[in-house]
Amino acid sequence: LKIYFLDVPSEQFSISADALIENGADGNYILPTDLSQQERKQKKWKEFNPARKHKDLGENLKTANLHAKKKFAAVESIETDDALGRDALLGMILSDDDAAAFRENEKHDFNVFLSNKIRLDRNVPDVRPPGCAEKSYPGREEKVSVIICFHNEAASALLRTVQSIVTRSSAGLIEEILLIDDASDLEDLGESLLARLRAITLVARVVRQQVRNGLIRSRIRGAREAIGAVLIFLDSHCEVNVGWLEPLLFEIALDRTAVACPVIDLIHAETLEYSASPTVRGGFNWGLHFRWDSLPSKVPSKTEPYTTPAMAGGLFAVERMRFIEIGEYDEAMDIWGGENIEFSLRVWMCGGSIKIVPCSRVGHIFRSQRPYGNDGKGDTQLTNSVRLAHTWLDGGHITKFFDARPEARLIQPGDLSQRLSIKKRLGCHSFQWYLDNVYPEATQNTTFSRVDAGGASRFTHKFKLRHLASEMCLNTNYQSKNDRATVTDCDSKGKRLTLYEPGDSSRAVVLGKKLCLDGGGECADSAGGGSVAVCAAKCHFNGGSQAWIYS
Ligand code: UD2
Ligand code: MN
Repeated sequence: LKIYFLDVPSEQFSISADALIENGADGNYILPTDLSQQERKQKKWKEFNPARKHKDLGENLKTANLHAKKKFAAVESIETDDALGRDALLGMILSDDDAAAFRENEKHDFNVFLSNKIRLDRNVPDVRPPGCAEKSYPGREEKVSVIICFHNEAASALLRTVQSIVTRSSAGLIEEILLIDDASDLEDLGESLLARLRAITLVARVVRQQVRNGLIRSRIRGAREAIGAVLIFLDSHCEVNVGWLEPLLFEIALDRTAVACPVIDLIHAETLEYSASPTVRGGFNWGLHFRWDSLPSKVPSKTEPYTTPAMAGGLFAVERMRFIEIGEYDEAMDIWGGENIEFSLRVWMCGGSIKIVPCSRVGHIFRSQRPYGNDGKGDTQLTNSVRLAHTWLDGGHITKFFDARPEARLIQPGDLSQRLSIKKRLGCHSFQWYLDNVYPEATQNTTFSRVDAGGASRFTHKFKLRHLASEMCLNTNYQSKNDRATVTDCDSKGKRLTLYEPGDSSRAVVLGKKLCLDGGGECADSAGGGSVAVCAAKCHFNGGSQAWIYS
């Protein structure tokens, strides 16, 4: 056993986290505990000057987390075969509470420690564009079934999702809230969840699935259980905002073939701060990865719904009978991924439309990676995409997908007869029609080919990327996503790049700060003159426009 002296102050974690709960405790997070229920209700969160405290809170937590992470990493790096010895060391360095809290955060990939401390019914800032509050949405009597699938979600995040719906939906519009448990095995999602749910509302119920079905079949299950006229799907870590419901229902009342999506606002994974998302629309690249595209021109009105070629997947409203009519989802799709593009193409190609409704806002915790495993099913985003490509990328367009992801050629899609019969029954348009009428920008996508891994299973390698013609090197100092990539003097200081090669998946070039080099990102079209700009984008390690060849 080696003994290491770790130069990390162990108090930092507990001090800052606890202190801020006591001191920071204000409207947007936790109201002071000495206020009566009535007083709490009367206090508006703005009176607590949340802007400043908000920031302090975030900063403190970032530091706290960082320290905990460092400590944990240091312990992890200690070489010993003796697991008990290592745990003992861990116990000495982190207090029991810290260690438990930290493990909890690691398990969920967001700050569960903070989530557990924050009131379920906290306020969120009303980030709707001006004008939304004055709008009226007459004549919708349809009742809604909200469907939330979850697999090992942090209980506080799940309950906060439910609480936000109860707090911020107009009375009488919610028929039921269906929580579809996708074979979770965390203790606080068991019996105790039911009691906590009942304390919030009587319209919620949990449907247990003993076998892991993945989010796609779980949603089908939810839709079949539902009785409301309209279905609204949400992820299990959301918070709906003021007035979120009516604008969605209104779009569907105008046109029952429309699928209405709220704007997906950002809930910071570390600070749980709620902030508005920019006005964007959804699309995809030829690897069939969803991406956000900028709006082609200035939108005429900040409050009017606008069409989107694709949706992110998680949050949308659809008339229940329409959802059934157009074939629910592809039941053969597993775990996660691909269903969002499949649904988007099917809705558009088969006579409907998808709209983003700026007056309807729902926050979502964006995590840097998915915290759960996939039961050894491999890259389900890829296998699901193969099914959708064979079904919907007709007229030879499937070759674009194969060019982007050569490994997809080798994957058998399985039985597609049912999906193809839906396409026939509904008399759907061709993919060419979709490209011409809905997503002309898709053809401007670029993807990068990749070489096979050739034996090496996983390695990281520090290097510089030199551009042959200019003799300059790729700059690695990017601050945020969508920064356009540039070249700089090869001698200049700066981090080296990392090549990341996870198993047989493709290689990503990591720029640091969780940013990867992306040839299909938001800045792709900004180069002009037929060439493609490369930008920094959030790493997804799924190949596609983030796959590169190292030679
Ligand atoms: C996005 C979508 C997500 C889904 C996915 C593609 C948003 C905000 N989110 O990814 O809804 O369309 O793209 O498939 O647009 N879950 C299960 N069983 C599983 C795996 C997940 O029930 O086997 C649940 C999970 O607990 C969560 C939901 O499905 O509530 C979506 O999963 P996610 O949050 O990991 O997906 P996300 O947001 O990365
Ligand atoms: Mn999610």
